[in-house]
Amino acid sequence: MITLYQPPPQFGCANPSPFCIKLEVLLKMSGLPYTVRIEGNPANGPTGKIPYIEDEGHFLGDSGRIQHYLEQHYGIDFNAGLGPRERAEGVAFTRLADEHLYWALVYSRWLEDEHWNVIKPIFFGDLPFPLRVIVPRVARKRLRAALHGHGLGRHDRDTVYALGAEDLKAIADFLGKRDFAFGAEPKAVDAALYGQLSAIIDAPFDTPLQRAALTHDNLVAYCKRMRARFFPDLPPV
Ligand SMILES: N[C@@H](CCC(=O)N[C@@H](CS)C(=O)NCC(=O)O)C(=O)O
Repeated sequence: MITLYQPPPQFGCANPSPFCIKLEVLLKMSGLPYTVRIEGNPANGPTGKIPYIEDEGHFLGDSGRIQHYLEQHYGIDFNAGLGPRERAEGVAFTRLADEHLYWALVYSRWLEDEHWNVIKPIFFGDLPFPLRVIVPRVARKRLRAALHGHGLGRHDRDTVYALGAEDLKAIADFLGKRDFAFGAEPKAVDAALYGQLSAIIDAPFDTPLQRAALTHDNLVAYCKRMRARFFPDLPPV
């Protein structure tokens, strides 16, 4: 059986990590049996990030690589019924969510003092002194450097959120009036979109990113729809 390593639910979301939400949705979509092992330290994973899985004695990291593994190893087609153009759109929007919008989310949670002061004790409060003081400082410094390396972090605050808002509008326009990205049934891209959108919309962080997301009624309804379908045990938001 597949073991999924990830932190426990947080912020009213299925997970504090949008990539853990994404992967758990994919696992639920696959219908494969899996069990969750609580893992709060990304460094323990094979790529130094969460989520990761263990299957048949092998450890594998990265939600996208794990999706690929499930497709190859178990013959799951997360995009059944879609043509090449739609599959390509799915990849493009997955990348938009995972590789761009995510970084605006990181900025809002980790670099804004108001929200950093909320997440710091949650993520690091259980560490013994002096790690409780040192580790969050190092982690924040590393994420600031990662944002700079990505490029988004080189912009001023207003531009970061304007770029995030552009992503959100693109997703809202892409989704339109459909229940899921490609119609009545969720596909792979829905897992990625929901991971990031839930982290932005459902978590109690009043940020310009969240405010931009809340202007799109279809995104709010989409998050509720995905939550009811994949995480029915979580209380509705
Ligand atoms: N491409 C990876 C991204 C995973 C990721 O960035 N996870 C974050 C948590 S949301 C993490 O573990 N960060 C720890 C670090 O960068 O050191 C995936 O799709 O799984």
